[in-house]
Amino acid sequence: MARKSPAPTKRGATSGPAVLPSSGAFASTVSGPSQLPDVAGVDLSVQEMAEQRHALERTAGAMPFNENKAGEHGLANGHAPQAGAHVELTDDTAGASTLSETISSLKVGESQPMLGRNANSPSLDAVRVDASGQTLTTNQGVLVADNQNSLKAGLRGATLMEDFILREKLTHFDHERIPERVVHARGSAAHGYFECIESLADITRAELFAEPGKRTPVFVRFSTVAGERGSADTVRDTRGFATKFYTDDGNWDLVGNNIPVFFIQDAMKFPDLVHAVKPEPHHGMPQASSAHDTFWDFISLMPESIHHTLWVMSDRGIPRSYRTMQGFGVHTFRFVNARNESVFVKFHWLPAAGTHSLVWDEAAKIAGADPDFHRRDLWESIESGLFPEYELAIQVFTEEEADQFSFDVLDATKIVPEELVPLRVVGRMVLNRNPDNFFAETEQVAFCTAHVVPGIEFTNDPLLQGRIHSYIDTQISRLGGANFHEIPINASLTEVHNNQRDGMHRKAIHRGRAAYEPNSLAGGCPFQAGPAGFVSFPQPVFEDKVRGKPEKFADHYSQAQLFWRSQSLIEKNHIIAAFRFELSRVTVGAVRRRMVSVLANVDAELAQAVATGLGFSDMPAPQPRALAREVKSEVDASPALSLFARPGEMGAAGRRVAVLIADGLDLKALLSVKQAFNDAGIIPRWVGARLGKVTSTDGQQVEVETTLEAMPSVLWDATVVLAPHPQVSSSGGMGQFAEFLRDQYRHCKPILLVDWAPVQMADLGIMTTLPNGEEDPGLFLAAGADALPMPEFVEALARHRHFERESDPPKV
Ligand code: HDE
Repeated sequence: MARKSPAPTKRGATSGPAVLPSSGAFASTVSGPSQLPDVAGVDLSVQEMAEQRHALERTAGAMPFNENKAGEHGLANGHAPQAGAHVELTDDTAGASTLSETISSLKVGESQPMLGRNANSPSLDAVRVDASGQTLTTNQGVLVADNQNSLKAGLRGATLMEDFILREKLTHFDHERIPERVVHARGSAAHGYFECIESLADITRAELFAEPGKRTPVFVRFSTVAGERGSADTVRDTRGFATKFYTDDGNWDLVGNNIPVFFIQDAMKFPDLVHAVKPEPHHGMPQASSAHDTFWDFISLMPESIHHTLWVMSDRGIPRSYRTMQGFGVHTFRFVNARNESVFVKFHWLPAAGTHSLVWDEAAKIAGADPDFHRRDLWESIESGLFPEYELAIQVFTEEEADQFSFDVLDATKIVPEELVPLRVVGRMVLNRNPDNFFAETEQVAFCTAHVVPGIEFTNDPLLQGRIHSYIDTQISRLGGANFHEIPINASLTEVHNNQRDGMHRKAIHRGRAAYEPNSLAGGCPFQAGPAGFVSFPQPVFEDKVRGKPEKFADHYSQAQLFWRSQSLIEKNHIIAAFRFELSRVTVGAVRRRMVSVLANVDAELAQAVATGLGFSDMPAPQPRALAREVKSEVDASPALSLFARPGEMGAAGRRVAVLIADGLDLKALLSVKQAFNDAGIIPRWVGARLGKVTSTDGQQVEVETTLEAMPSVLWDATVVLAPHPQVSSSGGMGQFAEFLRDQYRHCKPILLVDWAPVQMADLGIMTTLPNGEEDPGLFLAAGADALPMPEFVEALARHRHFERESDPPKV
């Protein structure tokens, strides 16, 4: 390390005539002479210490008093805080913890202090581990000779207490689990980037929105809410959509959902909501489902939840994939620009693959066939280079405009209809990298709504205000202490410097001895940033301190009605069926009736249909409303609220199609299907009754890739049947084939049968025309390889479902 020689003493204690102290004074950690001698005058052995002491004196002496103190007071500082008092360190020993820091070793490193650096904020490369070609060791790095046998007194003897290798292995294993998230325990995540498309510098100083083309790394975790860590992906539930942006200004976490509104309006009610929806406390059932008494008991007593409940009973509650769901910031947030002007903002993620969902019968069967359905889909999409992509859109409005809305923008049970404030697409996000390690990254990632950056702020939404506390708090028990920000996936890419110290599992090794501010011993560092830092928007607050909510919060129904009115007939039928299913599983009749009395305030037909489905002999009266007067919504209907409003730009790309094959298939047809699917970005797999080979008509062999039992019907978006009918019937596989195709049909998926006659389809129980007698647009019969309707089939696949087939109860 290049040390500067001390400059001639200029001020404070370093001036005055040379007085020789005893050499021990510099080595002592207590006391010292009242006046430092010149370095040249001291024993050679302590000259280095003397240099450091001089440097320290100069640094500390440069701050004779706290020049910021006076400015800390008053409103002016509140609006534009001053930068912290600090001095430039002229000598790099001044801030050292120890003079011995230059002694290097393999462990302590090069020992060149990196002034002003925190080495804890690099890319994940710094902590990535690969054991290729390596020998097994203990956690202490000792080579393990035998990983098969514990240490015993004789071959049959008892295991010896001293077997530290066995004990270390078992002890670590015994502590492998950490508490799962209180909610959103089940989830999956991926890395990617956010790219700004349009500069938002006029409305926010957030640097990630500063210029078009700017890319910011992200880590996104999708989740269900109610289920435990090992629960199924496809349960009916709200989905979490949490994004951590590693911006140049620090981490920003946008912790949203796939539904734009929430059940409740005030953080005070969140534990009640979660206790109601989680498995009932006496018998621990049901897992990952809201279809039970306590949930509906709570919901029916909390009419503000009806808007969200309609969304989750719609097909939004059972998305096809994380790639095909919207995301929402839910709350109203605040943007603040460099001139300290503020607007309100709502965030929307729009999937490039469009919004598509499962149907309930399918979702329930997938939960058994592949509980990891969404996790697998995300993983496989990224591995195959089909990167999930979303646009980020914002709705921007002023506080004055918000005051005129018929609803309160601080109420998280309300949307701002797109027809009232249009969406403005400002960026796109691409998820292009799977994690290396599920636990280290996906499980340990800690999203916190409190993680905001300059330019993005909270509003007074009472739900959001509670979240600001809850997320950091929960990580402390989930991740074992206050230092979870140092876990690599959570560490910001910007440097972290403050005087927080110690705590469980502290990773940073801080140089120097000043862990407080103001200080002069470290030249005042780290010092507050002043205007460059996070300055909260100075929102005036004049009101009484009260527990309460504004009147507009009492309008529980107008937006629930808007949502209902904006649904297509198919969607309405699905919502009715979902309520019927959920409430059928409720055991207490009074709860069922109460819930229907809530629905009666939304729509009489909806309530009647649910009541009929539940076998009511009479209709309960509508519940008294908290707000007696009707609220007129600004828009009569919002087409954007329909799931069908956004089919996406990707057509059928990314859909998974089962191509059923058996002996006697037409190879030419197989190759044509493959080509058409390749061109459209569709993923086909050859599915047979058993693994092995099948032989085509011209004697070629085709390898079966998976089987009807390994990957049953519900796991595919569509089916092409190349297995000849006689072969299917004679092999005795008709039962499995029929079940496979019947589910494809019932779930309204496109089906293409090559060289099958309608009567043979009827053998499987499939209807060849729609229930109304018309032609089924999703059902294709082709005569031979030369007549394959591939463009039409691909188009039918892009439509995703052919709900025209549906009837309640299902005919097939
Ligand atoms: Fe959460 N929520 N939440 N939440 N939330 C958690 O934080 C909480 C709310 C959301 O993938 C927990 O780290 C309170 C709304 C997502 O890791 C916990 C309130 C929205 C995730 C917590 C809410 C969300 C969570 C559990 C009401 C949509 C998963 C573990 C005041 C805008 C993040 C954890 C991930 C997770 C508390 C309401 C979304 C306990 C107190 C509204 C996506 O802190």
